[in-house]
Amino acid sequence: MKKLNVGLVGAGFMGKAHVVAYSNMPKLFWPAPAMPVLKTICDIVPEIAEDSRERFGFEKCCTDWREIVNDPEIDVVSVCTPNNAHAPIAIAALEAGKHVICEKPIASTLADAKAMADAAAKAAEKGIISMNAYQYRRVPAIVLAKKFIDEGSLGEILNVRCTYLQSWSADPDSPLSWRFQKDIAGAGTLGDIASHVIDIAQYLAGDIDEVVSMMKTYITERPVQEGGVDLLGTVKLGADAPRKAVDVDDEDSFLVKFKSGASGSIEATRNAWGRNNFITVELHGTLGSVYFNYERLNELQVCWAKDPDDRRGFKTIYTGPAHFYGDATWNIPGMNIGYGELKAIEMFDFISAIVNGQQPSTRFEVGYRVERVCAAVAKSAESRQWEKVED
Ligand code: 4PW
Repeated sequence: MKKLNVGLVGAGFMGKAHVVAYSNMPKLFWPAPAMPVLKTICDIVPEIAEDSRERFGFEKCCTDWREIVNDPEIDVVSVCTPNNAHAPIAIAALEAGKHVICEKPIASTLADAKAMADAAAKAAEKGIISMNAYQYRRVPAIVLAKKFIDEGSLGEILNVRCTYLQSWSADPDSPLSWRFQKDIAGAGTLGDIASHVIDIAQYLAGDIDEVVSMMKTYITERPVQEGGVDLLGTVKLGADAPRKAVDVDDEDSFLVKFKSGASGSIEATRNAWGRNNFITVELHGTLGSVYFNYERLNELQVCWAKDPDDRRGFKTIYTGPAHFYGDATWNIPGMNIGYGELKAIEMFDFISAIVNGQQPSTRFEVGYRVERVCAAVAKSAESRQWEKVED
């Protein structure tokens, strides 16, 4: 079986998710499209680099990503760093002929996002694959919703209503990680999580054409965190810790018009107590509706207009072997998959794309379009008017 040597940059939370995906993909999908070999892991903190090498089973570690990009043995690069490092690493890797899977949002600036999409388009001519890690569109229930749309079962799509609500930054003592700093992250909630539901909305209903938005920052300063490790709110710092200003958004609400003529709304915040990874997608068509909530990710609710009046209502489909990726996961609906399996599914699609020489549905161009929607949302929050998404 073909082997692909992996170099991974950024050994934090997302680095761990990629390692779990590389390791579990062939265990779930067998025969695998190719066998990932964990070659080199890079983190700028030497102790973290060495610790992750041992923990995750990489052959080598380093503290400078250029070692990975310049290593002729490396075939595939995972970019799991904070957002402002995506562009230099991904572009250099593509130019060196490596296939790249990069975490989302694609970049911390629109200019970087464009440069990455351009580099990916150029590399694609030589068969090099790029992929943005918008994994939630690969949840089997979301793919099932897409199937119902594509086959026309839901009729004309009228409205798409999405939320992405979390609570991990609702506590003012939750530290100022890089995710709250504009120069590193580019944006707050907008790039971090609204981008996921923008991606799902466009996957299901086509390109968003115009937006009108409101953006808010609730917690304007946070305790300074020692070191750059992203703690995602799991550690709180005391009231006496020195604080610094937050210069990104905590909440975004916006109305959207799709090119298809459909309309919709998107809301995202990391300050919603009681909501954890609350990604909801509700879509109304002329022949029916679907509803999805990631906190119950193995379920899709469907309502068919054609059902008789006295029994029309949402019914729950439990995804499993009859659905997308179901033959690779578990044998009975209700046994359920979670975040780990989802990242393995994403990795299967990435490695398959490499082996088949076909760009995946979340190639860099698609990540760049999500970024252009984000830019229109930010512009509209300033102008207080409808803004067009750049084509
Ligand atoms: O991409 C998102 C992150 O930045 C994730 O899917 C969840 O929210 C986990 O971390 C943040």
